[in-house]
Amino acid sequence: MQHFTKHLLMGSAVVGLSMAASSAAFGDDTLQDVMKARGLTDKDVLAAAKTYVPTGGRDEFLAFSSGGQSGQLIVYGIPSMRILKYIGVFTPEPWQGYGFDDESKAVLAQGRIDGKDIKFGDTHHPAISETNGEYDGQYLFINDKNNPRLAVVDLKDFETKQIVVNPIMKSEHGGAFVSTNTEYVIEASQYPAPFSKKYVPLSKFNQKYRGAVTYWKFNREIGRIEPQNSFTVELPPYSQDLSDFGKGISEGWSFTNSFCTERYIGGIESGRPPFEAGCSQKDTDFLHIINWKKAAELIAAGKGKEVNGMQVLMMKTAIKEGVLFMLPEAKSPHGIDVSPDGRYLIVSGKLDTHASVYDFKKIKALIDKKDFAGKDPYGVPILDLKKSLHTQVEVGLGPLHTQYDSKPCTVYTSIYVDSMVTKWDYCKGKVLDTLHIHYNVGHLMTMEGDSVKPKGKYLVALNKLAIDRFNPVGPLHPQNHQLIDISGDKMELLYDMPVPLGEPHYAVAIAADKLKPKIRYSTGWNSRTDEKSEYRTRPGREKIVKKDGVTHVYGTLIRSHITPEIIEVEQGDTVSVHFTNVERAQDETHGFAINGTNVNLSVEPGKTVSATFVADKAGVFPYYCTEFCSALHLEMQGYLLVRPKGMKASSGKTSQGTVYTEADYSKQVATNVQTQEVIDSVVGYITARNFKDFAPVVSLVEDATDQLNFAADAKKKSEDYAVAKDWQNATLWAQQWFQYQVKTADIGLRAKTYLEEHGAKLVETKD
Ligand code: RUQ
Ligand code: CUA
Repeated sequence: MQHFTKHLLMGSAVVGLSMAASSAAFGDDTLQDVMKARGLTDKDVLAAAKTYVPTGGRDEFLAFSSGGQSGQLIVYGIPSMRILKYIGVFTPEPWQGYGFDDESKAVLAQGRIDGKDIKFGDTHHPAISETNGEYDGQYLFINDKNNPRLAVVDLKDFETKQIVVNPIMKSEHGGAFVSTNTEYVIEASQYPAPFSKKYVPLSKFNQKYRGAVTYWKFNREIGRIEPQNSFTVELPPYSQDLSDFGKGISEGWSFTNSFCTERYIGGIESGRPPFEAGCSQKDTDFLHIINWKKAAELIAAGKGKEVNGMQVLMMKTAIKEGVLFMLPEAKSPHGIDVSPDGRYLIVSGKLDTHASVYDFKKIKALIDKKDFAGKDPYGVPILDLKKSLHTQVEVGLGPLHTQYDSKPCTVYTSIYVDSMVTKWDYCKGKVLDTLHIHYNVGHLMTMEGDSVKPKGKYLVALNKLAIDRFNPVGPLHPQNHQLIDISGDKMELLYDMPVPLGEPHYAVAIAADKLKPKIRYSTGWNSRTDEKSEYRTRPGREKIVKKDGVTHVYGTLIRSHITPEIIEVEQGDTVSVHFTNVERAQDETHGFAINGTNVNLSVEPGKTVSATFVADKAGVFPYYCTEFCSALHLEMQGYLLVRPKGMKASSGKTSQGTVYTEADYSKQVATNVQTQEVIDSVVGYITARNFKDFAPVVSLVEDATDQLNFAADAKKKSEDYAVAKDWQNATLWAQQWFQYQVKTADIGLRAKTYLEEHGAKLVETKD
């Protein structure tokens, strides 16, 4: 072991030295030399300093970006823009075993549409759960535009827990946005369609096609959406777009944009003008204003109608009960963003140069007085545009989305056609600054910008085109997220970040210290249902049992072995493997993959996951751990043997390898005794200090204790074999005992280093 420890210590010293040597020339450079050599300006260096996070450092905010057509989420830090994670949501993500283990397959199966597996998701708008209008860091929701679905991600482990399918929509866009205490998550349809699954000709568009907005009820206690307590409000066949919930003075209301209120139905192939012309004939479209609190009460009072299992408040009732109103808005509007205090609604028309600021106080007064300017073709009352406006500001050509700053009255609007961001004051109605963006900016994101307390500091522009910003990688370019410093009066561009995973429509950012993800699961955990797995297994209890025609393998994973190491079944058997990672250390994930079977598991510490498959081919299928988890990771292996049908299991002896003698045994024991001395000294170092004050060290110590217990177990076995003079098995078990010691020492040294680096103090001993 001395030799092992020395090796370990030398290893790091050698690495350090060689790095220093190879970079000596560069290391002698001054900042000026580097700036000159790389052609950097003072401004570049300042931007670099503002975004650089030194090794081991942390970002101040975490952004959750839609992964666009990948159906996933991208998590990155701000200001460093370092990607930290992809989260599989609507599509499989092999590294995380998402869509490969039975538990996560069950989540993806919730997203089937009419029994069909949907293999992508057009993810658009993530939303973080809120408490009293502030981001609370507990849950995240994201929608799928193409297949109207909504997913729930738990931020305790950054895993997708649930997918719900909207039973009456055929597409959607205006989701996910949450109410101030996350009672509901909103989802608005995009392209009108019949609620039924039946064929309805386009000639019946006005009568039979409909828009809708669904309020999905979220149960925070269980962290799941409750479809049975959710409801929908029926809307005219306009193309509803983005939505937002009211707050403060507009609490209880929600707002949904629309375009193509012309109800144009296309037909370019038969000589009719295309959608783009037909859908932009009128100068205004409609903002839908919905009293969702009242709608929820009406549903509770039985005023809804069940359509495909969903409670729907039909338009007629909504109009009669004063739930639904329309407000004209500039041509082809896109974003609707409610101010942090809930008083102002900012809407921009894509085909206009103005952003309109509506005053909810005025809107509410008009509604209360029933002061309407008219009715739409379905009888929905229309409010007067002028009487509802606070101000209109010329912000640039093609304004899309608006985000709020921590500074009062300050907002940023993305200007798509002009490729810029306009900073303006929505109280006074004047432009403050503009900044050019590369290129065609879509959404914007300020820190906690959708909450009642935006944090300011940074703005990210989510650009639709990257054109010439990065090294070319073929005709499909990455997207570009540009980080902008908004702390001063002038916006300053800091960083370009290529995003190579679908078009990320929107992103949300939260103060990193609000997130409290766990570092491991409690042992035997089914992370998708959030409960102890019925298949959890403890070390020493591994077994293979056949039940109801299925061969169940109850196994464990720990550095560096998979138990069992041999699984033998008969061709045609259904096999269900269940593995529990019994590690307690941080970041000791094991993988489990079997050749040719599509079995690919990611088993994080504490997790239990399963994979069920039919062993349809006879043969030999090696399996192994796919994560480089320890020095003997490559030995973390085993065999699945599938006997041809009807063949008897062979009982022949396997090859023995080296033949050991008593001398071999004694030599191994001598090494182990020395190793134990080293371990004892490390343990002495740790326990003499206030290690309990350091949570990471406490978990390392727990883990080391586990390993030592395994070592004791192996030691006992080797000694028993030695008594029986079975030197073969005695030596092999002495070697296994040593393996556990090595792991203990490895963990112990990690703990010791941590204590040294964090200034642990000696504690007084009582005696
Ligand atoms: S969208 S670029 Cu949110 Cu789908 Cu506006
Ligand atoms: Cu476990 Cu490699």
